[in-house]
Amino acid sequence: MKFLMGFLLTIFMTTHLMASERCDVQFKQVSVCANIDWVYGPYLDQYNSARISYTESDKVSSLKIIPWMVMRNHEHGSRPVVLTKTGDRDYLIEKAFFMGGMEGQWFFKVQLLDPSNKLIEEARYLITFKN
Ligand SMILES: [Cu+2]
Repeated sequence: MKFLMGFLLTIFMTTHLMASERCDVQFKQVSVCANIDWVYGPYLDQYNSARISYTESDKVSSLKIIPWMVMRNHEHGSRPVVLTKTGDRDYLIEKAFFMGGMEGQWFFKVQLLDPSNKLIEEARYLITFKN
């Protein structure tokens, strides 16, 4: 019985630790984490949507999302997304479009901005498609 309790406690603590350590997009200079949850997709050649939230930092006042493709010899963007603020540090990303038929990888460039919309730090989030 004691063994079982210990075992369950270990499992519980491990999963709790893993949950609190989630950091989909890491910003090292300002020690901010952003997490992304897909609402629809991600699929190629469709409009996708997701929610993004970031951890508190007194330097950061908003963020910007840019779909970005890295190919062998160049990098390029896509259509702009529609970004709606849904909470203090939460946004809804809509109309994220990733063109298919190319050799390369799609990312979200996630930019943290200060109160005057100046770039503080940028990090990339690799898009792993469902199709
Ligand atoms: Cu491309």
